[in-house]
Amino acid sequence: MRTRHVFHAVDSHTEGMPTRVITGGFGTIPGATMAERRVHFQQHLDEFRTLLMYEPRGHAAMSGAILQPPTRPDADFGVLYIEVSGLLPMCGHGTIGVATVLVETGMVPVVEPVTTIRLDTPAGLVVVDVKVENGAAVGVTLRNVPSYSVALDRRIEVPGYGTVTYDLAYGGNYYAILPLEQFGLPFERERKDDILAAGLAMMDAINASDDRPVHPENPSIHSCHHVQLLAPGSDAKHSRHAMAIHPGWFDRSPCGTGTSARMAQLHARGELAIGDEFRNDSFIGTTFTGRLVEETTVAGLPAVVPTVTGRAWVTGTAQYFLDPTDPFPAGFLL
Ligand code: PYC
Repeated sequence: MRTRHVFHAVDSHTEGMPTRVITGGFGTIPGATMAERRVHFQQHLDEFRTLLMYEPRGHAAMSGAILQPPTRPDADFGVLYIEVSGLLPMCGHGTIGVATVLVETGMVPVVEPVTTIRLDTPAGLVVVDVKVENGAAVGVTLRNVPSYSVALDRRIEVPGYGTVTYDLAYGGNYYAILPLEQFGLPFERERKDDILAAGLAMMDAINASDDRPVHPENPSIHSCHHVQLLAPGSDAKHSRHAMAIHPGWFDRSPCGTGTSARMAQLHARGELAIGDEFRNDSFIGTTFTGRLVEETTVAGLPAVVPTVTGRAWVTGTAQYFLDPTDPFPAGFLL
């Protein structure tokens, strides 16, 4: 065996969506904040993201998180969220996976019935309460970064589909939110290729327009790489959706940052009050429960603080190597 790098991982899934938690192998990534470390990683270390996410070690819908020392004194761990699509500022299913791994491997002092972990993410501080029974994480509630509605009833011309009306909201990433039926498509897994094509065309149109979003307090967070296509009958109590994500896959989980954005949108529409419970189901039928816990502001704009609850399961441990003769040192996607 020869290896140029060894990455230690604990693999998990959150309501069907993988989180490969990298517990060792990177050392401390340069940067005074996790947002700076994210940019440093994008500019200098991105081949390790693709090595760990792409084939042959991952697949076209792979997702993970790199643990780091925190950059702020009120946090226990820093986290960088890696995916096939790039580095996310924040990821809800990934946070639930990270918290479950930290508890179930004993990387944090475990307190029953609730272990609280404070995570330093590129989007801000995320506080996680893990419900623990006999050492097992049986439910995770994260208190997300402030989320807000950017626009309601915006119209855009989507090449090949005509004019589409959508809402845009932020929940740690930017989400276009609209009923799938606007594309004339049924909410059926057999039509997933058509649904994905519509979602990708929609995000391309938004990002090419003057309405491409940029976070008012953190310009390194920008663009819309997620389109939340709502199933018929979705409302402010119970939504079902297909989440199309750049460069071409669906979230298997109900999407924690997408659930947060959806609740911010529903609140801006006057349909979801602080304290109301909201159920959000993924394309594969798994569930997160959300709740808005307070109103706040982001750069003077009205915003809300969401919580999202779900569960993750540890699936294995691994050490990933890079042999010096490996013909695919940065992985590949078909
Ligand atoms: O759970 O926030 C989330 C997420 C983002 C992309 C995939 N999952």
